[in-house]
Amino acid sequence: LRAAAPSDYHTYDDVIAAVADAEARYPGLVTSQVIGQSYEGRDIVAVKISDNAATDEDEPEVLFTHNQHAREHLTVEMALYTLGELTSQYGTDAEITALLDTREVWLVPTVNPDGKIYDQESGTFRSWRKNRQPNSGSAALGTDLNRNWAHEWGCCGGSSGSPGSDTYRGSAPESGTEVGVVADFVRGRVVGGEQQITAHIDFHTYGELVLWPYGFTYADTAPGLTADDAAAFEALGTALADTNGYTPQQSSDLYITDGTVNDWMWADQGIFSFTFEMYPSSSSGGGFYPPGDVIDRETSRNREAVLTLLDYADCPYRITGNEA
Ligand code: 0X9
Ligand code: CA
Ligand code: CA
Ligand code: ZN
Repeated sequence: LRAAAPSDYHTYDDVIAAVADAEARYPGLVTSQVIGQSYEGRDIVAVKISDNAATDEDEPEVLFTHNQHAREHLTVEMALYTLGELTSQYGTDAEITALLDTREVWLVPTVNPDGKIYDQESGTFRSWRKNRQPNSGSAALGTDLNRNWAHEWGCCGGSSGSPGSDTYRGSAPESGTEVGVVADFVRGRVVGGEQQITAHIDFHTYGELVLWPYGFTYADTAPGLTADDAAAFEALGTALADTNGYTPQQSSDLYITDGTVNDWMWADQGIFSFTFEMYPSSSSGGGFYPPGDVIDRETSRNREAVLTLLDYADCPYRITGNEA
C-alpha cells in the first residue's frame, strides 16, 4: 500500500476557501457562519445548505460534524464531498433537490482545526488525536474532544483522567474549547423550546462502522433511552449501514466510552446521533492515513447514507413504525 502524504489531504485553509467558494457560487443555497474559535483562535465554521439558506425555515435540521480527532483527515474530505455533492446536484438530481427543499443541512467540516494543522502541516503526519489546549499541572497538551461532552462525563472507565493520555477527558465537561463551541451551537438550534436538529452523524476514522448510543453502558436501554428509542436507533443504523457496507452496532459493543458526542446529543438534546467510522476497516488499509487515491471512493461511498438520514429526519421513528 502506498503511504499517504500530508499533501494528499485538504488543509484547514483549503476548507475555508471551499466554503467561501460554495457560498459565492450557490447564493441562496449555501450560507456559512463562524460559530466560535478553537483554543488557538481559529474559526470553527458551520455551513448551512438548504433552499432559501439565509432564512431559518421550519424544516427538519440535520447536522454533520467532522474531525473531532485531529488525524482523521478523511472525515474532512467527507465534509467537502457532501458540500460539493449537495450544491452541484441541487436542481439536477431529483432526490437531492427534494431533500434540500424540505431539510436544512448543517456541516461543520472541522471541529478541531488546531489539531488538524498540528498533525498535517509540519511535513510528516504526527498521529495526533486531541486538541491543542494546555493542561494545568502538566506539560502534556490536549483534550480528547470525544471524551469531553457533558453526559455521564468520566462516569464509567471510558476515558482517562491523565493529561498525557490520548483519551484525556479534560478538566470538566465542555472544558475543551471546541466542544463548548459546538455544544453552544447545538443548544442554539432550540427554537421555541424545540430542538430543530433531529439527526446527526459525527464522522471518524477508522473501522467501517455505524455506531449509536449509548457508549457509556453496555445496557440496551438506560435512562433516556427506551426500548422504542433503541429499536429506532438499531433500525436506522442498520439501514444506513446497508448502504455503505459498514458494520452497525451500539457503540458500547465496540468499547465503553464516556463523554462522547453521541451520548450527549441523544440524552441532552434528543437528536438521533450516530458515529460513522470510515475507511479502512483495519490498519492494513492505511489506518488513519490511507493514500489519497481512496478519497473519492470512500467519501462517495457514504452518499446514500447521508441522503437516507436526511430523508428520515422528519421523523426518525418512522423507520420502525413507532412514530412516537
Ligand atoms: O474512541 C472514539 O472516540 C471513536 N473511535 S476513534 O478511533 N475514531 O477514536 C469511537 C467512539 C464511539 N463510541 C464508543 N465506541 N463507545
Ligand atoms: Ca430551506
Ligand atoms: Ca429551521
Ligand atoms: Zn475518531
